[in-house]
Amino acid sequence: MAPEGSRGRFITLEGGEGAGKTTLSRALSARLAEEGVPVLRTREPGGAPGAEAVRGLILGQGPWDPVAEAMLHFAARREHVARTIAPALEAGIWVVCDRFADSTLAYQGAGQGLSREVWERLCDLALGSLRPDLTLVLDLPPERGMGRALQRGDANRYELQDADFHARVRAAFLAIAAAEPDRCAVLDASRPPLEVLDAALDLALAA
Ligand code: T5A
Repeated sequence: MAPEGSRGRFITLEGGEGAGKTTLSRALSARLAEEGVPVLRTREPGGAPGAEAVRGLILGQGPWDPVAEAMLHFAARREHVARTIAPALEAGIWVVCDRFADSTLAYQGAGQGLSREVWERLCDLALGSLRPDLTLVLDLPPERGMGRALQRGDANRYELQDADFHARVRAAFLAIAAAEPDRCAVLDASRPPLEVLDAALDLALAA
């Protein structure tokens, strides 16, 4: 359990389409709550009323210019942080967030050609010093993830990108994890959901 009066832990889940982030965020939040941890589950793009409205713009329209698209993601993210994430963390509530800024680096950066320099500037502007305490990267061959995602039958415009795009996104997430091993852990998302959950819970509860 989180010590009384301490800041909450900020945990982000990242990975490609259909890797199991939503499934894990639900199960991990429930298991943390069973452990007595106060927890808020949220997602991006979205997680606050204004950010959900921007989600509609991002997913419902486009294609956007890559910098404009990144700015939309960061506008939604800024609103999400200001209205939802930061107040929760300050109140000692842990936050489990389905995608965060690494998704912009992977999708708009590796996928669409946004430079890392612009991404870093947007991070500084929108997030200040806020960064996740722990990022779990769910890794899965894109064709398997797409197979899972497309079973739902409601593909968004990112899911409709070609195989090379999804390969670049996967490689970008693995590179992010390799560059920041203190923050990130890679989970093999091809394992059964309960095994992925157990590994995630161990990491979340580790000091
Ligand atoms: N995006 C987002 C950007 O381009 N830039 C950004 O900065 C941000 C924040 C969001 C889109 O926006 C893009 C990326 C995304 O394309 P979304 O609809 O929220 O769109 O899409 P995703 O976040 O990709 O969510 P998905 O639902 O597609 O994938 P999940 O959440 O990873 O997968 P999940 O949990 O829904 O599982 C999919 C299916 O697989 C099964 C589930 O039961 C489900 O049927 N499953 C498993 N099956 C076998 N083994 C497991 N371990 C399984 N885990 C789940």
